[in-house]
Amino acid sequence: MSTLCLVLGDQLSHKISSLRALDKKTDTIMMCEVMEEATYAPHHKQKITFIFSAMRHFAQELKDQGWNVLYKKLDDPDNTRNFTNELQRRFNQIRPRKIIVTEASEWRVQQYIKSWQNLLGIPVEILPDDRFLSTPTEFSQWAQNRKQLRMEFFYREMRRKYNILMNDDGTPVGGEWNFDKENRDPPPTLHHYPPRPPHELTVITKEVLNLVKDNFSQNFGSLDSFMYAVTAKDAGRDLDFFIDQCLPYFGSFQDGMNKDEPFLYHSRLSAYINVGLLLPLDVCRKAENAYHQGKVPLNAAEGFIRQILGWREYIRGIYWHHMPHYSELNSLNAHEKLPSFFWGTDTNMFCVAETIRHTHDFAYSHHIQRLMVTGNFSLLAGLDVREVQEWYLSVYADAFEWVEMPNTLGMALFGDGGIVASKPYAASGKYINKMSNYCQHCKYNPNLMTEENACPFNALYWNFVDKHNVMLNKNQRMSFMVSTWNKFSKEKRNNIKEKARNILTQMRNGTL
Ligand code: FAD
Ligand code: DLZ
Ligand code: SF4
Repeated sequence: MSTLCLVLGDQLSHKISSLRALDKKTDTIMMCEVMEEATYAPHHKQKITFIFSAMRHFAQELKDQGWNVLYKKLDDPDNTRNFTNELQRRFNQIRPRKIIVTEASEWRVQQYIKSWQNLLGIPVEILPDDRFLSTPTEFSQWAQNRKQLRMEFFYREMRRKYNILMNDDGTPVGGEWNFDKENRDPPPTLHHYPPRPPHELTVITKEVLNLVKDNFSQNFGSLDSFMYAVTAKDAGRDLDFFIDQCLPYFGSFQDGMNKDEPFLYHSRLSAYINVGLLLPLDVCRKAENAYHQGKVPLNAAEGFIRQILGWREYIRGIYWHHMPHYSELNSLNAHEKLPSFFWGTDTNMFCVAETIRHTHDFAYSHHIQRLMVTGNFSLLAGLDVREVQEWYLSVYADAFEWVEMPNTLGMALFGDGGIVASKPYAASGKYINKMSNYCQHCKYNPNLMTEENACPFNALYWNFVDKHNVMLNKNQRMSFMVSTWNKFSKEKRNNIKEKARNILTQMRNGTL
């Protein structure tokens, strides 16, 4: 019986469930570059290049292994522009008895997949994506009857399930589950960060770069510094480099930021893991082995493993547990228009300009830049949740809705009212000054509040505390900020609020 299998652009793993279910002798694999996926958000040029090039390399590898692969390029003249039409075309061509597909990572695409059985009148078998380390059902069972869904407790379950960094008696290695308190150092300014080894541009990548230049020239981002691996082999090299050169320092300086250093000791592996070039369990095991071999300290290995085994899985669980209504949430009623500097026009705020410059150049910025610079600014300025979310979904090579949305709407913007974050990640310029050397290069001064050159984050922070004082007062970890605000003199409070209004005006007219 012949089967047709669709492999999506983030399913580029040779051991994925759909491919495991096929027979090389009889079955056909289809992949397609389609305009609907390339335009549902205005993706960064490097994101499109990375995904298309990785798809084309993956298709070539499958062909080399003897699979029958039908691949549709975006600029093929008869391209039908979306998954459903492409599937219909291949169905008419092959007349398979069955369709097989691994479940989509995103709700939007999963709805298409669910419609195909009725449309085509043949069985459509949707297989679980067991590259993830927990299932949506497991997460929902864990979440059931819990008042708060804290990542830390979910993470401990995952450590036990996979027996990672565990002693034989069921206790965590090192006696503690989490070494985060050792991971709060600002990065050393004069440190030599290891330069990342480049990947040679293959013939396929060059072809895709030209396609992107021709079709997406108006999109955000530069193509000059394209540096992504596009095969599992090269992504594996980046993983080895990270484990050898960066992981030893990962924990300690994980929360820091440094001028001109977009990567610091971060792994830069998220895009590879998200499209399937690397498997999350393999990555965790490599980090665990490095610890057992004495190559990296425990706080580094545990901190890194927690990001993948804990945060990544937890975020996916939140997404499926709360979709589709999660996407509608906007608990702080934030509707301010996204300022143009997010798309690359000038701003005097050095921290924001630097983060957006890295984003423009590499389709990447690290977690603290995403959370505490652009995210924090969006939260304090009350930027529209949907617009901010579309920005994050567009500009990062690793951005897929299942992971982007809970991080943006939930963690950074507190739009879900506290499902993901136990308190809003709101911070003044003091925090950014402590964790980076950005302020030394800024026109604004992080120690001033209402003066002309005062750091905008400061007045916006207190304005945020004032505006949301009822909600913050109910939050144990934030109520002291409301009491501090209430202790300011009336005149001081009025001056700060006036300053915040001026900052928002400057933001709107492009002079901030
Ligand atoms: P490292 O710092 O080296 O971390 C190691 C790995 O842990 C990452 O590769 C990633 O797989 C995982 N990880 C770490 N934190 C998270 C997290 N919060 N959620 C899920 N996985 C995590 N990550 C995405 O993969 N796609 C996104 O679209 C995305 N959007 C984000 C938006 C906002 C507002 C914020 C605050 C965070 C977002 N993140 C997203 C999470 C995190 O910032 C990125 O995974 C990380 O910066 C990727 O860089 P890295 O590979 O160098 O990560
Ligand atoms: C992100 C993306 C883009 C830009 N283009 C394609 C594409 O043309 N074909 C494809 O199969 N996948 C693409 N993707 C990734 C998909 O959006 C992703 O696989 C689904 O959203 C998963 O739900
Ligand atoms: Fe950012 Fe304020 Fe520091 Fe400038 S002074 S870099 S705006 S935190």
